[in-house]
Amino acid sequence: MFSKAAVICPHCLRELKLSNMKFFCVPDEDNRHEVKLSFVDKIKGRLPVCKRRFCRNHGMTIREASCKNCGEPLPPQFLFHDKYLSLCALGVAGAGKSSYMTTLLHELRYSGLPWILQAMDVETTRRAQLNEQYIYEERHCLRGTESGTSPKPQLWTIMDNSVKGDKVPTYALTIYDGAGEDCEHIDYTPLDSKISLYLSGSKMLLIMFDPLLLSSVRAELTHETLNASMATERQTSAPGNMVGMVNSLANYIRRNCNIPPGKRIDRRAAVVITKLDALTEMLNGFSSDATILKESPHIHNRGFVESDSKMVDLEIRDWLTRQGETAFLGAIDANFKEVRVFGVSSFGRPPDIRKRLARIRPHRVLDPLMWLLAGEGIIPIRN
Ligand SMILES: Nc1nc2c(ncn2[C@@H]2O[C@H](COP(=O)(O)OP(=O)(O)OP(=O)(O)O)[C@@H](O)[C@H]2O)c(=O)[nH]1
Ligand SMILES: [Mg+2]
Ligand SMILES: [Zn+2]
Ligand SMILES: [Zn+2]
Repeated sequence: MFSKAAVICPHCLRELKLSNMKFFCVPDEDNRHEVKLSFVDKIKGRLPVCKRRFCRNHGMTIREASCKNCGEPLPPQFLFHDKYLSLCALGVAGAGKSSYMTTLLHELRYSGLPWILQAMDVETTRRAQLNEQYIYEERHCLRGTESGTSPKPQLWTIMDNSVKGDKVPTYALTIYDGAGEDCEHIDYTPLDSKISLYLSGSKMLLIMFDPLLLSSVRAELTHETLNASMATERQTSAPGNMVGMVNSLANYIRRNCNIPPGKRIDRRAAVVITKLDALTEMLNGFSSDATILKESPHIHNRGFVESDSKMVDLEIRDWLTRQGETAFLGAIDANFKEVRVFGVSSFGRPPDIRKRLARIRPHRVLDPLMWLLAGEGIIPIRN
């Protein structure tokens, strides 16, 4: 049976009904033919069956589909999920978005959660393997994500093995990790209209904030840590850009979703401070018994520990206020209805001067995702 949850095409983000899909029977590599839905299929919400005489798939249910709106292929797993989760990572170039996404996926897979993570298409598999190999095997920092190209979302399915019974709940997770350079010009470059679609279509925005752009932080860190922890290509984006980015991002979403100015956007916004490992050098940083420096309790507690997350949110807000960054916090709170601040380190410690990494020990990278999952009722909230 076709998924009852609202299915959204992961490519063009338009709602998908069965009648918006084209189905293909592929009996072998060189042959494919379209299979139309019958009247009964449409009424029953059923996938079509090949009825072509002499086709070797005759009588079989057809799962190869593409979206009629945009023509892109729809992975078969996509049609059967119970919940659709989508994340969109935003932040200036070099903020740490791609490194974060790589370690997030790795942790999702290996942290002991009873979940099975599977890529839905070849492009997602390829990209994840490349990034994973770069960081975990070659132990090297990633190169910047290419800007100005049509962004492809990464398509994943999560199967939730913690639930007993015949039916394994399945979630579709799409991740959009674009180039920071494109985010910085969101409001005034007529870039790919796809970026705007991903923004307005995501359930949760991850607004990645690079603390190493703050002048108060830069004044306290050694040159080695700074150089190793910044993207080499471009590292001059001023923190002021983040306030501008948040405001133009909000305007953009309002326009696309028809939300009047002055009304808060009804969307989860996770503000994620990256590269936390570099801040431990700071005297004016976090106190050594701060919650944020402790290990994340969520996985261990098999749920989202609200009190821990609220404490971390408070500690970072306090820290940002001490750095004089109230404008950024103000911009986020004024634009989004549900905001939570997180702090992560993807690598666990800064790269060396040659951008080589030590053993990867991510810190709190799953926290923002756990917040989203709790909000969707997928994992319980614990106090
Ligand atoms: N110390 C430290 N540095 C990090 C961490 N994550 C990323 N970095 C540094 O930040 C640089 C940029 O990281 P990326 O993940 O490529 O950043 P991005 O946001 O994807 O950048 P664009 O693709 O250009 O938008 C890396 O080369 C590292 O030097 C971290 O957890 N700790
Ligand atoms: Mg990137
Ligand atoms: Zn589509
Ligand atoms: Zn056929």
